[in-house]
Amino acid sequence: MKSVNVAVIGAGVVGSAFLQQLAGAKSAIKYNLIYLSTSRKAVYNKDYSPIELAKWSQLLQSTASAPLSVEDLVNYLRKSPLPAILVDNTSNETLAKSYPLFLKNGISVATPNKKAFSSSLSLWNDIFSSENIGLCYHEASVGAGLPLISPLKEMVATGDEVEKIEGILSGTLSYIFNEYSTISPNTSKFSDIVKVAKELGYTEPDPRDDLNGLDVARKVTILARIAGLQIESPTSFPVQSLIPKQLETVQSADEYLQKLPEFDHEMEKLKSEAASEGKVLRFIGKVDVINKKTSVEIAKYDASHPFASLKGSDNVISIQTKRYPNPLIIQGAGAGAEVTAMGVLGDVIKIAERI
Ligand code: NHO
Repeated sequence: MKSVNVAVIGAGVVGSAFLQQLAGAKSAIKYNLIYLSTSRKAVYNKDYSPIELAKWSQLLQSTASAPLSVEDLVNYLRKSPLPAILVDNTSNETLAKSYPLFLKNGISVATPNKKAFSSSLSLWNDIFSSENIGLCYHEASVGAGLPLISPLKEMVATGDEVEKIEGILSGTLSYIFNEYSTISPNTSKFSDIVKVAKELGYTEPDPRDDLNGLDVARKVTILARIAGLQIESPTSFPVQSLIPKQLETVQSADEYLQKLPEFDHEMEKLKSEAASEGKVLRFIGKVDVINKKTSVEIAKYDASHPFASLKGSDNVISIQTKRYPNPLIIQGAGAGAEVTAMGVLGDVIKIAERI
């Protein structure tokens, strides 16, 4: 039976779900967990003998070992007797910047961490350099486990031409706008919905980290680069922030939430304008490949448009290409630990089959 060695960094929301799914993976390949770390601790054996997957949590709790530095981890994995896959389940930027080092040394990478793919264009080029020996897959960096990156890459690789990508790419902002701007008019206030979203755990601890549009801008950067645009960074194109200027600098999330109702009229104006045209508001990312333009903004959609009838925190992405003049629509849960971990494990299985 073919076996591979897997090193996992990060055992938080996504990392724990990933480890649970890895333990039950239905694959013809055997996955040996040989390294597991959080930001403070690590479990591994110098002789590469596997860590018992069922006990990962206890082992992590009882270990006294600190995580290896990036250089030491590269050295450890480079000498692995079996092909090695690094799974980065953190949102750490320094680690993301070191992917080229892993890949050059024949270590493959699977990750939901958006940072590596949405930072500088030079990092993107280094990660996907033809000189790298390892493979790098990142399905869960956009739309969680939705099949999106892989089909998009396949379209491009087989000669299709992407013309336009448009999508609701944030689970949090999907929920907020689906509740706020509905096909049948409602009287709900933007600030109330943001508060409920926070209470339900849909937002970052400070909701401004969702509402500033940067998370969507990172996802747009990734999709645009796959579609062939040379996007310098997620701040190199127009991104509409949903945070009122006056509240950008208030200290705490609590103060922001407390003052947000004072600005409800701004969003209310947009909502009633849209309603008078029979439309709803949605917060979208857009990649116009033909005109080489990308943006993140509030847009209006007819009640009959697939984006208007979205439910809960679902994501939806519409991809228009030469072969798909009627856009291909991919829709479903775009956030959450289970579906995100599924995307990561799917990548690990594909890599293991190919290395
Ligand atoms: P956590 O729960 O904070 O866990 C991070 C883990 O990494 C911890 O164990 C921490 O100790 C470890 N860590 C951090 N820095 C480290 C370092 N330097 N060395 C070693 N260990 C380190 O984070 P999550 O939530 O598990 O997220 C992990 C990654 O998955 C992030 O890159 C995140 O962006 C990505 N991700 C998460 C989610 C999610 O649902 N939690 C989603 C997608 C990607 O589908 C999700 C989504 O998009 C939600 C989004 N807010 C939306 O659309 O609205």
